[in-house]
Amino acid sequence: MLTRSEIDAFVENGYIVRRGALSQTDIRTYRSAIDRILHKCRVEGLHADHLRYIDGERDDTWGVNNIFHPSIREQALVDALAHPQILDVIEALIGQRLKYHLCTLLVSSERKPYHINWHRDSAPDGEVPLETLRSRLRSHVQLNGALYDDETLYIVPGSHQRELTDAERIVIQQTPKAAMPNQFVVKLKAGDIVFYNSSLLHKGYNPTDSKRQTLHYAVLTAPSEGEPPNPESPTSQEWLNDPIFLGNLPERLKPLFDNWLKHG
Ligand SMILES: O=C(O)CCC(=O)C(=O)O
Repeated sequence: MLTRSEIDAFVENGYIVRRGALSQTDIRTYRSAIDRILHKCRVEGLHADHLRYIDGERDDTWGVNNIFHPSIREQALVDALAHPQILDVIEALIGQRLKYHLCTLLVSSERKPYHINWHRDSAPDGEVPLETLRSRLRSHVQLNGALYDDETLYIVPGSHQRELTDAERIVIQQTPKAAMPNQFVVKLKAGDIVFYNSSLLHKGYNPTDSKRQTLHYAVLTAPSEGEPPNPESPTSQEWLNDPIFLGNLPERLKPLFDNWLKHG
């Protein structure tokens, strides 16, 4: 499914782009599903606690979290995680023992400009010990799957496997939206998918307010077979434990959610 050089590039640079991964039919199906979700969120006022808000004020949104919540769930977007152009790539990058992590949408805001700070997902200030970064080279995959042309994701290639430079630290601390040395804009056409390491320094910026509907999913490696289930897990996202949801999962996704339910 992936060439050795694609896997090496994911480890070395922290990302790979797969061009034309989604067909025109996929794009149409996912766009319609997202239109229905956005109508529920923006017009009917559903799911308000799960939206990503500009400046924290609940008047404009740039993303929808927890899209498998029953109030907005669209089976096509559940099935999308099992799309061979997504799941086969994830397996090639990090192996077959997988755990669901998140399924989210990134969308263009309606009124306010979208520009978020440089960060690593696990550390908004970017400060993560080298040993931790190195342990995460093949521990997870995050993806942005574009349904419209999307030039919103800015990254610093290679930054996932090293600590911040002094220049990067100054940007994050003093001007966290400003240009970063060696920044790179990930330019996606509709149907392209970028698979990346979420420890990369990255930010989102949509200077032209261009229309955006992008799948933003992430999967982790699961703990090993012998690892005992977490007795506490999981209390959040209780809807993922719903037999109807679990019964309708594509077969290939069942172990990912089973591992989420076992280990949180
Ligand atoms: O807009 C984007 O593509 C980046 C989103 C992002 O950085 C995040 O969800 O943490």
